[in-house]
Amino acid sequence: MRRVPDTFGALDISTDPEGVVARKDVDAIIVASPDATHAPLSKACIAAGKRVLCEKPLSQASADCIAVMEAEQKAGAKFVQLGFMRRYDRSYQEMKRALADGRLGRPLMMHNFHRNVETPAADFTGAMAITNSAPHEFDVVRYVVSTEYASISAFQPKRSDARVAPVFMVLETVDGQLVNIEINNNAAYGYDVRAELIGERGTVAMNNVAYTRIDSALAQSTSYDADWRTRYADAYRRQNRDFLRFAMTGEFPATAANCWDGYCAAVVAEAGVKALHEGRRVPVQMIAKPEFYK
Ligand code: ISE
Repeated sequence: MRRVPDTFGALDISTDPEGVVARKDVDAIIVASPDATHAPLSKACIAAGKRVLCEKPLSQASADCIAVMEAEQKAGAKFVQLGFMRRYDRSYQEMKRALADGRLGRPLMMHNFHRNVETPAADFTGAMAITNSAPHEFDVVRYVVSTEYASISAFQPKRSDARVAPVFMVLETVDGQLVNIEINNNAAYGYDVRAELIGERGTVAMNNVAYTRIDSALAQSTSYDADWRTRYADAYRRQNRDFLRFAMTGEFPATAANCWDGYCAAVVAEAGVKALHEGRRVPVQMIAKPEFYK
């Protein structure tokens, strides 16, 4: 248990998260624990009046997200910044800019591939691909395109082994656009995230991020990251800088996701799991956006 604090020079360690939140010498909190603990720990931070950067998802249950939103509204200020770090990735920011400057015309579709080398646990399921991996796309697409979802369908091909097969989703937006998302948690070859936004007059696609290329033996190659930590290292840094500013000033960062965004991702994920299990297109039904988050 001492290995991590000793390696990174932590001042103290504890197995009591609520106790840490309550400490007088703790000003701000980063929650990076398992998914099911995110909502209760965020609520503990709000109750203690401390700003928190909470890893995605806020919760896998939209009802829990509503409870966190209610706590925040009662406290009268935003306390929770949600760790949808892809909003801070340059590729998505450039896509958003290309759309905003009018070059692409009206957005029609967005294609997304999200591939991991392998699942973290052998019992990872298709539903978990939707509730744990896909929320990144659910959030970043609505951030780039500035829209909400109307419905979702989800499909899985058959694999030849017992590993979880890719999940392929098709979403319709309330503005009549189509979004497809492939989540492949066992892609084997590398961590690979791609996206292309199709407008009426042009498209913008993400390049593979690689700083070098090897030319050798009659072939050219670039490498993939092993996982998201290196691929999104810069995005995490930008997000964390924004969080420090938020913790010091109380001013919520313009780029960051808040509890409402966490709620939206959870509602889509719930509908996505239903769509996968029931083999049908499921409507995405959200509560009205509270004034507080407008
Ligand atoms: C993980 O929790 C993440 O957030 C990663 O960004 C994602 O690629 C992975 O699939 C998730 O399990």
